[in-house]
Amino acid sequence: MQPTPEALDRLRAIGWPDDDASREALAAADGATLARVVGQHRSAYDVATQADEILKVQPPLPWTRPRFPPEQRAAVGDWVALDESGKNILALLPRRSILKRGAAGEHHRQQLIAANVDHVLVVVGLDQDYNPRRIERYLVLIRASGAEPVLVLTKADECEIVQDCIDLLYDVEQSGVPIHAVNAKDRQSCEVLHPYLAAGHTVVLVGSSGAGKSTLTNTLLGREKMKTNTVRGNDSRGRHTTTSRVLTPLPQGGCLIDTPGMREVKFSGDEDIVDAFEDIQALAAHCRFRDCVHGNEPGCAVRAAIEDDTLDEARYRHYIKLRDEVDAAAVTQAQRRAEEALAQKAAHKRNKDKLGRR
Ligand SMILES: Nc1nc2c(ncn2[C@@H]2O[C@H](COP(=O)(O)OP(=O)(O)O)[C@@H](O)[C@H]2O)c(=O)[nH]1
Ligand SMILES: [Mg+2]
Ligand SMILES: [Zn+2]
Repeated sequence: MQPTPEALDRLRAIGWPDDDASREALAAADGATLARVVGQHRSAYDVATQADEILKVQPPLPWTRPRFPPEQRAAVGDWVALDESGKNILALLPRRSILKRGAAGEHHRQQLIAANVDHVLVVVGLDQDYNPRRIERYLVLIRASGAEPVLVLTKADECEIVQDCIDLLYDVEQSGVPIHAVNAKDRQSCEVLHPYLAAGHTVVLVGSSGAGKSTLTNTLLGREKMKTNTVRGNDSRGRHTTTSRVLTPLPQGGCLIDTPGMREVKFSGDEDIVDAFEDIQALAAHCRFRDCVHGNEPGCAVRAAIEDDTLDEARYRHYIKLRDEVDAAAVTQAQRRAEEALAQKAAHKRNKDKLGRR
């Protein structure tokens, strides 16, 4: 059954991209009510079926099992099919992108940050928050998401060395990441971000607490929806005012997901580090050994580039550090997935046995 044009308009207002893949997903949902996850609670979800209608719904039972793979649960930005009562999620629709990270604290978990986003806006304050190495970490996470990274430097109105800060991000700019310096409190200044916010597009804001994500959300929205915080004078760090991820349709036509500050940018294990270090990847193609890890191997083109000063040694060391972190996360990730697969199998078997006894 094809949705009516009115139904499509309602979906578009909450970010339905209306491309081939989405149309296929819509056809497969076969008349079920489509909704978008706009918020998440301990055991329930807030979903929107149109811009001004938010329902509280329950997840399918298997999602509530502790060993259920987190990446198969819905995240903010996901599209879900609802049952006839409109109170329960039936299924998760295929995603076109998913941003995730290694969960803080626990070692083996992944945390989904946002789904079906086109651009991830890394929001960094031009104050003590500014840190090129941390920006690189964000980019590694984002390269694995299927969405495009954009760097938004806030507090440009209070910074006297804006251009120097941008110049220091030469490698980032070279890798094709757009960089915008803005005053997040000023509407006009934030207009440079409108191209990412057209109808059918969704962006998510990530960054430290106090960077200006909620300020940016409010400015783009044109009203105070998100609470913002005053920064403590000495360390420019805000308290966590934004406590959960929230999707908001914008007057520009697109949707924006505000998130709480990230204290730690931890890898999930699914990243591919070379994507964020194209210069090193290009050099590695000339190493003598195809599996060269650029340590002490003879004929290593990466080490040779450091020797003749065409590659910055600090950048190389950072690359090795991040690579080792991703590798370690990938190992624990593989273990966790194996355990989850076993747990799923056991759950299936228990269900089958129960049915068999009836
Ligand atoms: N001057 C100035 N202040 C900003 C800017 N962006 C954010 N702020 C201030 O920084 C503080 C933290 O902002 P907030 O949006 O709560 O940060 P969040 O934790 O990333 O959501 C607030 O006091 C904002 O007013 C900016 O571009 N310029
Ligand atoms: Mg906030
Ligand atoms: Zn090498």
